[in-house]
Amino acid sequence: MFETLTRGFRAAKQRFQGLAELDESTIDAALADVRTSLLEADVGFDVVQDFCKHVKEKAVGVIVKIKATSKEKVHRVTPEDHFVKLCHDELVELMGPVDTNIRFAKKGPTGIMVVGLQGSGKTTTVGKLARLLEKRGRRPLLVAADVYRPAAIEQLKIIGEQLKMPVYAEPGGSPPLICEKAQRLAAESGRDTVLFDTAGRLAIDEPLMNELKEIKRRCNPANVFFVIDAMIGQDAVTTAKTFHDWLAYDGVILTKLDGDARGGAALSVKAVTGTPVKFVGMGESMDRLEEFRPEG
Ligand SMILES: Nc1nc2c(ncn2[C@@H]2O[C@H](COP(=O)(O)OP(=O)(O)O)[C@@H](O)[C@H]2O)c(=O)[nH]1
Ligand SMILES: [Mg+2]
Repeated sequence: MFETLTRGFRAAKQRFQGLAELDESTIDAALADVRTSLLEADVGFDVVQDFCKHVKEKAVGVIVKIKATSKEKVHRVTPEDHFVKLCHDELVELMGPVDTNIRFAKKGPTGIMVVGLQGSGKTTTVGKLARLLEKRGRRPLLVAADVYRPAAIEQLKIIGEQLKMPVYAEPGGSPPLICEKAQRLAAESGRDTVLFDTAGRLAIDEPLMNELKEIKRRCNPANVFFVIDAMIGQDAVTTAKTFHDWLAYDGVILTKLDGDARGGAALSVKAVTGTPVKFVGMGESMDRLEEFRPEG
């Protein structure tokens, strides 16, 4: 998923060719390559600045250490390998630890609340998660908590039919009450997992955020997942942060990575919110959800 980055790092690496050891001006030039490729991959600007600052500090630390050690004793690693390793370690630190767990409630049905902007892929992702969980032996109930657009309820019902899973909907009802009721019904009807498909807006909107908070307060779902469209690019940082400030979600699902999205949003969201990317959406159909693997 990070092809742009790999290409950029290779260009940076070339700069060290023929050098015996790291030197500061070459490090600066190589970091300029790295900076460009991170920005091209849609990693947020501040995250890129921090990344380059950390690598530079470590690289300069290495120069100092080499100078302090007697030449004969230095265990020789080529400077390009050294630089690439520093970048790689910093990336791992940014992305890690990888955590694709779904939490299960100790008592009663496990709630999974899915939030995000309109069009980010929430409804589709609810279906995908339901299918994945069914494969893991769970019995999901889908809940239409987006009551503002009749088409949204219809869309979830179609997904429910396709997956042969029940959908709870109550057109015109109040979403927090609908969710609470659905959770009770799930417990009564032997459904052990409840997926809440919430409403989204095109931009962050306070009344909606309050409604989502109220759903979270009433149902206390074991998981709140924030869905974000990878194509959103540099806007990922602000959107992810604002949703996190409101809802303190536990995990991120990055959708539409099958398009020409560049994946850098995953790095930014993790760096800015400290929340792991759990899954990635790789297509429109119900089986196109994968656990997030930064190397893959
Ligand atoms: N290519 C692709 N399209 C997706 C993916 N996830 C969702 N979509 C599409 O994005 C559009 C919006 O999805 P939807 O689930 O309705 O978004 P919502 O408004 O957040 O509920 C739909 O046309 C989906 O088919 C994905 O991983 N890849
Ligand atoms: Mg929807």
